[in-house]
Amino acid sequence: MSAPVFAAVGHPNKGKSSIVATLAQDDSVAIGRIPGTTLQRRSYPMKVDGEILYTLVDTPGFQRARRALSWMQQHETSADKHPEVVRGFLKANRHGDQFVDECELLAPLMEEDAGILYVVDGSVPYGAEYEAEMEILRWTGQPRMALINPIGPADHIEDWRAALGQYFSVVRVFNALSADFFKRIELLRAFGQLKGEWRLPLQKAVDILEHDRQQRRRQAASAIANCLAEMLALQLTKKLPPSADLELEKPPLVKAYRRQQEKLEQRSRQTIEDIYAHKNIERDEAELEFFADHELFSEASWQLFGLSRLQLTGLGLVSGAAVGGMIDVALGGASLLLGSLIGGGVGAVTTLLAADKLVEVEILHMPLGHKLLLAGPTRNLNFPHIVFNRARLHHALISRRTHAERTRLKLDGSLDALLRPLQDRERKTLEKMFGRLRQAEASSSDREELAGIIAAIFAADERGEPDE
Ligand SMILES: Nc1nc2c(ncn2[C@@H]2O[C@H](COP(=O)(O)OP(=O)(O)OP(=O)(O)O)[C@@H](O)[C@H]2O)c(=O)[nH]1
Ligand SMILES: [Mg+2]
Repeated sequence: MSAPVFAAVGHPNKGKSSIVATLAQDDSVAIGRIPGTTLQRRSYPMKVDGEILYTLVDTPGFQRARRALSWMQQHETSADKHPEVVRGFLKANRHGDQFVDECELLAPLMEEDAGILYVVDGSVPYGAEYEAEMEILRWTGQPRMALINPIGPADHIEDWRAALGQYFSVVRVFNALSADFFKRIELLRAFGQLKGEWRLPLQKAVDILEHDRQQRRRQAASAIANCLAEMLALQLTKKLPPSADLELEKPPLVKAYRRQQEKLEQRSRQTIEDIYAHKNIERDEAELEFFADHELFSEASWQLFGLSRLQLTGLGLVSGAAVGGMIDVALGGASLLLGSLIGGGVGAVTTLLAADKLVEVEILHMPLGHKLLLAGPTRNLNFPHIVFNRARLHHALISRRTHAERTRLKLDGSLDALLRPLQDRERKTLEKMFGRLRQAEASSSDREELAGIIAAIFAADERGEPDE
């Protein structure tokens, strides 16, 4: 059985392409402010694991609906022959220049047996000029649904409902830009009501999409768990000759360490965006500024993510006071030292930047007067919570973002507005895992366990409730 096909049709500039992008989960669909962005029909199959679940066809808007309808009325024989008249219209005008857009948009309905999604803007008043379009669509005889897409703030939805109800068997309000996963699924179920033979394939599509969503969430959680493990374990070293000036050598190493942490975080974000098929996300200057102002290492950063000092103290998460004074340790072989460092056994620590407390540089004295500078791994207890909450915010924004959204991604740090507060139980479970990851080179089962915890938090985030 071939997968159902739906064509988004309507007036220019009403969000047809936006609906196609959202339902096909494809951000390559052209969307624009200027009417006439879409000039040719184009099909976008919704595929999961290579299987097409359904196809959306994007089409140009009606330009000469009244004239096209009057052509059809002139060629009318009897009402049961209306679809044939529409076919006749296509045949007669396909190569002409009078009804280019009408032919382009009607062709998929008649040739691909596509269901109709008639898209209107519920924020502008209904007007009689839409009647010719709706009448033509009725003449096609194809199953049809009207989607009221509220583009602006004004609300004319009830007037639209009354008018559309006369031409369409199903009328729904569907906001192309903000529709969440559950709304999209609900709409697919409604498509299934349009035609008996679509019910089963669309039920199957819903099942597959639900499973697919879960898979993506797991993949995302796993990428974040791996990133956290790497960031917690990160250590940079630099071997120095006896003559080296330590005070000059330390800052660049700290800088490199911070840069590397940021790189790991950025890489993980890119992975999350790929997982959710957002290929074209633009990050604007404001976003970069945000990271300059509130970067990973700033004091303000963890407060931004809802981790109040009180909560942290309650959970025993506030790191100890900065270790003062420089204590150099003279020890034998570097490899032994590295081993004991990884085990957390070296107590000689110099805190370089009192304000950041995140990276500590240790100096190991090596044979022949050489020295080894080591930056990280971080022992700051807040650090993984900051990284996790930043990842959680980014994941929430990306996983909720429709593929019709073209604005730049804004990570403004207001986690509270977007997400429920984490339960103490969830924080404690996380902290336990972070503790394990801090202990030693994380085993893959530790990472997997953390990924499972993160996936459960994300699932609860999506439902908007704690994970019980
Ligand atoms: N705020 C908001 N804007 C929307 C929504 N849907 C579409 N838009 C905007 O409306 C404009 C037109 O959207 P398109 O999806 O390109 O409309 P179209 O019907 O395909 O337009 P043509 O191809 O020109 O006929 C774009 O600037 C969209 O970003 C919506 O639900 N909310
Ligand atoms: Mg378009």
